[in-house]
Amino acid sequence: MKIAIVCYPTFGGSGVVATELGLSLAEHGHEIHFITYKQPVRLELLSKNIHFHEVSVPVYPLFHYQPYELALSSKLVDMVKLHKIELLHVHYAIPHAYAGYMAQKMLAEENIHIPMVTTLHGTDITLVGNHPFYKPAVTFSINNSDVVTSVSKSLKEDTLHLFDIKKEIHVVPNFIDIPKKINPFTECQRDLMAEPDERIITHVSNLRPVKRVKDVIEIFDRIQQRIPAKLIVVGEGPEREACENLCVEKGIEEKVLFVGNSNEVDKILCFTDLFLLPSEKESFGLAALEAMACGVPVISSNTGGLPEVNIEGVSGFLSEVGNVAEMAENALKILESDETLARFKKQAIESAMIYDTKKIVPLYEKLYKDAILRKNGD
Ligand code: GMT
Repeated sequence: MKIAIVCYPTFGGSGVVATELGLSLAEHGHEIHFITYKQPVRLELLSKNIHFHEVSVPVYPLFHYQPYELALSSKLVDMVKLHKIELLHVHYAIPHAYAGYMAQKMLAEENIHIPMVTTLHGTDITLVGNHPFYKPAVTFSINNSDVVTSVSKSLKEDTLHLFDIKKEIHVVPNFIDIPKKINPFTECQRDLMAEPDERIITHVSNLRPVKRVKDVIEIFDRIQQRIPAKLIVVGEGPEREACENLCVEKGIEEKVLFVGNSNEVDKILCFTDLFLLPSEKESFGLAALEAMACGVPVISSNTGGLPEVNIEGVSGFLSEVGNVAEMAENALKILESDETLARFKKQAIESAMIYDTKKIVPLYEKLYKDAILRKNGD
């Protein structure tokens, strides 16, 4: 199949999933066209089946806001015609589903009919999309997609609860290439980060308020009072400065390393003992799944789709949002002995297995084939 993938090219989870999906589909022999404003961060190598088309938005000073959706839908129309693309898969409803719908309408004028699959990722529903200013447009674009998928059961329920949805929503969970994650490095270089007796704890996110990064610091502070430990915070975002200040206030700045955005998350996870994700909302928690696939147990909140990923008492523990005391106690339970830690590490990998790429990507392929058949039969 010839498939166009529209996504955010940045470090966010939806862009990562879209990129990994495209790469996997290309390996299966499909021709993949990424269409977005920048080359996606995880799309390092362009291969035979992978193409990238940049959407440029000319800056016109009269416009207070430059019309990205317009440029995107025009680019979609041009690329579909040029490359004979058979299906659009848009990730994140805003504004991609809306732009995709407009592209479909323009193409239909020329008698080109291609289906659009929309994948809902989380904040496009629970935070941004739900805002009254966007809600009518988001509802409309979901209801007018040919196929709608959500990355967890919980997100499907939230979508049905928050919007007036007439379409079936298929749950296609996020996925991870487990064989690529298990022990890819011969040398973890743990000694660069910590002393041999210190446990290494990691948090990866875009450091937005929804991730509750201050809770990460609070949990770590309680842990380090009981056992030797270091915290690595990966990512950039608005909460970084306040969290760095909090570390200084608590006198733990020497034990916390803010490393910014990184393309080497797997290397960091290789020597990590525990992953913290105390988010306010999390439709799935791809970062937790990535950690688990690398053999890192997870302490998380129990919000959204996290209970579908992090299994209580198996891959880690879950607590109510904000219950940092319980999260710290649970973390210490896992970290208290090498034996317990080794057991949780093994169980984390086993729990991640159900989301292996090989099991999930064929679900998308089946939805694509059916959508194309249906569209041709319309
Ligand atoms: O929350 C983020 O870090 C970014 C955001 C995005 O859209 O890029 O992530 C959402 O989509 C991910 C991939 O499907 C999910 O794993 C995250 O749980 C989800 N984030 C939230 O729901 C807050």
